Amino acid sequence: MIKTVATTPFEGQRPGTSGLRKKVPVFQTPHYVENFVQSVFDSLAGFAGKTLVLGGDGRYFNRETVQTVLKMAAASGFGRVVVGQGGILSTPAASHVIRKRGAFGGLILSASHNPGGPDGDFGIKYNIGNGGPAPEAITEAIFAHTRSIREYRIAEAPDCDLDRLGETSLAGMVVEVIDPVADYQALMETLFDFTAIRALFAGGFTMRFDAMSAVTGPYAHAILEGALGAAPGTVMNGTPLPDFGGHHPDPNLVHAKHLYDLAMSEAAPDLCAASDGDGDRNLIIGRGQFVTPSDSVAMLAANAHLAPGYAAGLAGIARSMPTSAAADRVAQALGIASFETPTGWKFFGNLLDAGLATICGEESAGTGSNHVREKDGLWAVLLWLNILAVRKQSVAEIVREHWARYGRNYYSRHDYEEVPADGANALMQALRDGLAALVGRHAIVAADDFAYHDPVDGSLSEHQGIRVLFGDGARIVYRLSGTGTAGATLRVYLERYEPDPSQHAIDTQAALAKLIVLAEELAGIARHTGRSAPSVIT
Ligand code: VG1
Ligand code: CO
Repeated sequence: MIKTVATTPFEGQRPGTSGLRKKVPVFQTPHYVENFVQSVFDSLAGFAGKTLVLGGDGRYFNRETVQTVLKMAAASGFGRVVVGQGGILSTPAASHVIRKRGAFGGLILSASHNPGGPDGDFGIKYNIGNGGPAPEAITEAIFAHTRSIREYRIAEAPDCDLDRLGETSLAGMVVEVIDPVADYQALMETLFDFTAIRALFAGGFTMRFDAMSAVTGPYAHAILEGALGAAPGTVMNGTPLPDFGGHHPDPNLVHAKHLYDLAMSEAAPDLCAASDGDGDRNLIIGRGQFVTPSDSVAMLAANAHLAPGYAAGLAGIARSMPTSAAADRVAQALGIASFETPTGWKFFGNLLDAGLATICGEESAGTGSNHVREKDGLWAVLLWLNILAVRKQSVAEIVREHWARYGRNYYSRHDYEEVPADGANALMQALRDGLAALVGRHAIVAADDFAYHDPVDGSLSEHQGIRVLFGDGARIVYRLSGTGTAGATLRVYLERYEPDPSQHAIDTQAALAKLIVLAEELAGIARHTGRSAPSVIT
């Protein structure tokens, strides 16, 4: 029944910022998935008879991989696998199911906001029992196993029916197919005032939520149009498609430009929102008012007490290093701790588990709280709705009042996608080598290669991005992406603090113009990458 298959290692199976991501044809290489999954299991101990949660964002190759993982989990001795119907679970929903069921861990199949389809991207991520992404010690152990793997074990059994709810048996292991939405929806109902949000919609509040043909469609239909009574048609692109309709399921101003255009038009609804491939990112645009993700974290934290789940207040606020300091100002005003972590949700897990932080956020459109251990797109949308229902103001009014009180952190990220890796690495190395010489020039007060000492477990994570800090609170940050699947992607993060309310209506790129010029001058971006302009500006 259990087959042991001889194999040889593949190069490059090191998990990045958020799991292993490669092109679909790479994952389709015989033994590629099996090698990685076996390496995950081999780096864990004590899961015999325990529960594994399994699901993905529905992209191309999701179903096939679910079947492979089920057979390998059975062969490795898991007692039960809880899998979302159709192989579907959004990333935050998977995190919740792991926690709710007290599972040993979970495997999430997704490449998030990367395109899908036969030539698109695929990914596998392991989450631990707290529901969050495996910390670096585990991902490095997994990588070490991928380099020495000689065999894997798999049950010889027919495929499971992923569409029928309920329990079946696979080589002695229980396979339990669950409704992917129900548990998640129930959790949201404990956090937010659904009665108040229902009244908001009943009073004529209008909204568009773009699920981008990705995983949040079923969740948004059930919660927004179902439980909350938003008008039919509120949810756009609400059916998950294996290739996301050929689109890039990234809720930013480039790939969701239609939503931005709608929000800025005469026909704008009160709120436009979107989520990404696996449902952990969010985009918020009020009528005539885009909210940068960094600002959104700060504004949600400042107003979270208006939602029942956070009425007792926040323990602390954590943000990734490149995320703007807007959230720090809120933490200061609330008299609570703020934390600055490396990029990627895995670094928030310890802070959340230890009760040090309640709300976490990243500039890349990820916000979440201690309700799960992942960022959560719909959660952010629901918290905004709850705040709007209580404050009875527009998004634009809330944003302007926030800036008037705390000042505005002008913020933008410039991405140079798929540039030659050699050039990108040389750029970073040259910056690193020249750090000390930067201080004193151009009013630079400090420059470093960001390293994080986890305050909970004491672990050290180095080389997490080059920070150039100016005396007035402005910053330039340079980092290489850890989620791409072709070449290298250079991210340049730009930030400037403006306390004066009379200066809060400047166009963002204009407000950052001097820093943009300096970012090129300090790093020689064009020289190293061959690009004279970023490919994506958010
Ligand atoms: C990007 C974002 C990071 C985010 C990560 C995973 O990583 O910058 O903030 O946590 O994607 O998000 P990188 O290494 O490419 O900069 V998702 O929604 O792709 O799981
Ligand atoms: Co995502």
